[in-house]
Amino acid sequence: MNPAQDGTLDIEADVAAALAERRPVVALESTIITHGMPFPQNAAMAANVEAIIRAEGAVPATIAVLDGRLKIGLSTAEREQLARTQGAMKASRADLAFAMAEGKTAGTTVAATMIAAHRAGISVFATGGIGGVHRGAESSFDISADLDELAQTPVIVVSAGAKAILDLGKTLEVLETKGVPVVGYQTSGFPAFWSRVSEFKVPLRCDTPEAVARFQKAREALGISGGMLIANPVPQDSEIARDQMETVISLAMSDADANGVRGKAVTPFLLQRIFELTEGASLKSNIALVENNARLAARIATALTA
Ligand code: PSU
Ligand code: MN
Repeated sequence: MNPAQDGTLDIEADVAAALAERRPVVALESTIITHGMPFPQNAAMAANVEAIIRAEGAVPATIAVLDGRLKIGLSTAEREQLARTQGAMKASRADLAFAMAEGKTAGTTVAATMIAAHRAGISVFATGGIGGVHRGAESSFDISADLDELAQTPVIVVSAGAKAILDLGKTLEVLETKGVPVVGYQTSGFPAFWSRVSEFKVPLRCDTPEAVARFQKAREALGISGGMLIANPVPQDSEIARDQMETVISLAMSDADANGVRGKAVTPFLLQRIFELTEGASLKSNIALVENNARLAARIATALTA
């Protein structure tokens, strides 16, 4: 049965029509709305990325769980309400179905958004930065479920790399082990979220949306499952220098430690603390990179339908 009709998904009319007509659709996550940014900037960002995708001729599908319903595409009212919601769950692979079973409202992480997008038939997804291997993971074992999802779910994820609060080297190693292609977009360096480059190189590089589409089609032709990570550097005028961010990240991490922050609370805590420590500069940069990723994702989705 078409998942649009099997009762597990609520696919918005615009999105359903685009999918039926094989027009380009771009999925968007919502943990960035519920846990990644404060109100009202989260609401403005969520509206802007949708507008950018439409301006590129594609249809945006923001994915979230509202009162237990898994939504593929939100109305303006639903999106604005989600941005104001206090205490929404953060749903990943482990708890997406729990949020639905319990009638909760939840932001979906990269992993959960990939699951929902794939089920709806959407193959391109834009986010800020994926979760990955945390610094100190050798003792905390904190490794995001996003990495396993990339290994198994065939969705192209457009990001500004992995969030720089992570151990980027270990994150790249795990992606390599799991067979996830990491593709620099017009860059040979692995971006560090708020900064355009890190000390790491990307294993692969594509310079056009068409090249990404060709690569994905070649993978499909070979029957290779799983997603790929596109690493698209933050625009130059919105970047924060890596050494400047490193100081801030270290401070935020010691605060997290001192407060005993664990598990899925770690990423939201660090982002919020970094926002405070940079007096909002990290947020501006985060918004710019998400918008930049939405634009590229729309172009890749268009190239895939050509
Ligand atoms: N990128 C952002 N802000 C965010 C996130 C990513 O710019 O808030 C979210 C994503 O939803 C990602 C999640 O999947 O953080 C990772 O959380 P964790 O490390 O707990 O797996
Ligand atoms: Mn984690």
